[in-house]
Amino acid sequence: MTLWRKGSAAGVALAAAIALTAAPADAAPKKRPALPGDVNGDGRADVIAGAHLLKAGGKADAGAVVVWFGGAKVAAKARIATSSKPVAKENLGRVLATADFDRDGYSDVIASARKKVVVFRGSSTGLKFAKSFAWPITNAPMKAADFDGDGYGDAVVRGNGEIVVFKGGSKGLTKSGTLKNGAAGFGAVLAVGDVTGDKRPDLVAANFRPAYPEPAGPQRVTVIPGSASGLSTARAWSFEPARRDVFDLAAGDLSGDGRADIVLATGEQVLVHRSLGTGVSTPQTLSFSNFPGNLAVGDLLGDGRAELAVHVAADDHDWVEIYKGTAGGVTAEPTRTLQKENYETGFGASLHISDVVGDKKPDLVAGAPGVYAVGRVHVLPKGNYTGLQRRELSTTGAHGLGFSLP
Ligand SMILES: [Ca+2]
Ligand SMILES: [Ca+2]
Ligand SMILES: [Ca+2]
Ligand SMILES: [Ca+2]
Repeated sequence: MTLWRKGSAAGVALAAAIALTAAPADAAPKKRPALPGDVNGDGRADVIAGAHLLKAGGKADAGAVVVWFGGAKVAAKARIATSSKPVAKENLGRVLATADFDRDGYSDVIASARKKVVVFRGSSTGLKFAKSFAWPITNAPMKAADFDGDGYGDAVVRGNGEIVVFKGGSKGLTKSGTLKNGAAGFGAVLAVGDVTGDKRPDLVAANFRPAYPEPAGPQRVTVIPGSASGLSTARAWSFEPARRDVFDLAAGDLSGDGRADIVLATGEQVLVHRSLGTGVSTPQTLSFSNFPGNLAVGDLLGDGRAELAVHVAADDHDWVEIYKGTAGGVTAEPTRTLQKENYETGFGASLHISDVVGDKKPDLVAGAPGVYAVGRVHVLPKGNYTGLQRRELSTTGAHGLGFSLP
């Protein structure tokens, strides 16, 4: 038994020999999964935008998903992916999520449509239609991340009174389970971040999203931790926020302690709850005289603490406020306000933070759908106007570009 004594050279050699024989003979090296949003697999996130009002295959408002490849100069060419058989008024692309579902080195996209969910595969030339699933709801909220840590991106999509979990694999996404908490609107607003701090992404889900004429409803925010066996409500925990009119959620590590903090956008306030691992702090409250519409979180300043970007909408003017992450949450006042846009552009109606430029520093991507159907997407390097790039579709007419980003 001395063979196994700690520090025994013979023991170490035997253990090494066992490890060698235990390795599966046919273990082919797996491809490294693509960075989320890197459709063409070149190491830079691409600009992925929904265009749910685009005419496709002669069908009005069929919708599409548009990709501009990222780089120091974002590609001029818009690569447009439609359903295999476009359907009029299907509005494909109103909601999007991206991850490398089949782990082939190209990030894939899942997109909502009317009573349908459509999956596209990434490739060196753009997105290709892969498959679609009939769906009980339209414009289904969805998110993607590798929740079980097997290297294949997974996805969650709100269904009818439940959240449906799709597991990634060599053949792409397959339905693997459902999450319920008794609320009909469970999953009405979704976010992803490592709230628990174990280096795995967790799912954050609200019970209700306000829609005219209901200003508020039964609210609860639930954190469903990612784990090697996937997402399960068995390990979930939740809290009741101070406000019931939660329009958007975001999760990211604002405080720099390794746990993603949870941010809620409501009618007049943004609530910042620091993650405590299995619960959250009392919220820091940011008040607005206009409507804080939607959120994004990412480390734009590169100091290890994520920043919070808040889209604010007034009657005919929109802007984006950036709040710097601090040990206690975020700064009380915005550290930067992006408001050079003209009136009625809808600037910030969708927000996304990823490294599009390719310098390993996250950039802010902002949709500007406009009110005259001149939709654009703006890429603001590290959240600055310096180096701003704008992309739009060359087609005329209402195309809905700028309302949705992953
Ligand atoms: Ca790319
Ligand atoms: Ca892929
Ligand atoms: Ca996975
Ligand atoms: Ca934190």
